[in-house]
Amino acid sequence: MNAGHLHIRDLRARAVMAPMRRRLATASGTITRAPLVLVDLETEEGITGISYLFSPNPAALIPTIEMLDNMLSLIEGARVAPRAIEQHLQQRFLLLSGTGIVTMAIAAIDMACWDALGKAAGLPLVTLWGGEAKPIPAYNSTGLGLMGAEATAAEAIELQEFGFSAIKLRLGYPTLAEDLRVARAVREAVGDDVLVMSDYNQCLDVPEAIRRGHALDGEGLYWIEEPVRADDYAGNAAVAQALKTSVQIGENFWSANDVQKAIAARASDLIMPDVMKIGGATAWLRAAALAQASGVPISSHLFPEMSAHLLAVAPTAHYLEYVDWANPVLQEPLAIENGEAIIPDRPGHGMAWNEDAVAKLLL
Ligand code: SMN
Ligand code: MG
Repeated sequence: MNAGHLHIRDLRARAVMAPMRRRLATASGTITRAPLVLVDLETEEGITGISYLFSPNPAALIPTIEMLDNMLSLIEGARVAPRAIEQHLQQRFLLLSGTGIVTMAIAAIDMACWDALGKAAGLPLVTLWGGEAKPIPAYNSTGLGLMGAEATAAEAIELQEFGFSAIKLRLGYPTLAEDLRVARAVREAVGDDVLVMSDYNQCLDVPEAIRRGHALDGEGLYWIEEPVRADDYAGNAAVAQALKTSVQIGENFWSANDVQKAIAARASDLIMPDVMKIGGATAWLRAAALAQASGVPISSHLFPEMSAHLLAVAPTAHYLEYVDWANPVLQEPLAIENGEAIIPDRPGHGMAWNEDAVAKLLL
């Protein structure tokens, strides 16, 4: 099949609530089931590219599906050329401005287009993009929500499943004393050889982030994520400047332009764009180029199946965030061996829906 000759025929979007193995309480909300939108982009030529979106709050699911249904009219019949389609869609939404559901829908179309191109070429995306399908270092982010020292320490041991030697702890308890107690309990449980990332989910103000960060600086955390409001680049920069521990932000970048502004403001030591929120694989790769140009390590946020391919071609690739939240709807979930994501030797991103499971989980 000539990958250059695919044309968009139809788009189907469905919502599911996928069960999670471990509930996750963050400082900004708790998730017990994963609200997902599953997208199938059909081409005239018979190849279907797929993608999924994740909304921590299920209220966005149906509006996102409606947005996708409405966007189809803007791309029906177009050649499956993700860079051109992304530019076209971004341009059509310039007057409204692209964030939120608009950008999520653009991302779904972009990721499904790339999947279709990979399938038509018979190549995994990493190969299509000129990279090597190497194992991708990952951390286990499937748990360690806010649940107190004892339960967190016990779960930290569980999270060493699949050979993981890096895990992410949610912080942002009502007091610094509790943050410290939990961080120490986790370190005690896993020993010195496991990297422990931490995530405040934007819950602190700048002075409090500096106060807590100073206290945590001696605790061996690998990074402190989103200590303050994500879009406050000056505030994040003040925190990053004050702390020894690296500051990580990026899951709330809504474009490569946000990456540019955050890097220019020295908002963080590390970045971790989310392939959905940033607008798709096309935009994530643009962010990876900006990260390389400024020597900033880049990690992924959620969406491990697509992110493994992206990190494999990112020159300053750092860590893949592993979650298993789409596993219930996938035929073959992403494999982790020795704590590394194994890019599947299948065309496209390598995901296929388990339709029997999907039927049972439809919203
Ligand atoms: C997070 C983001 C979205 C949903 C759950 C958890 C968290 C992370 O910020 O980085 O994993
Ligand atoms: Mg986070």
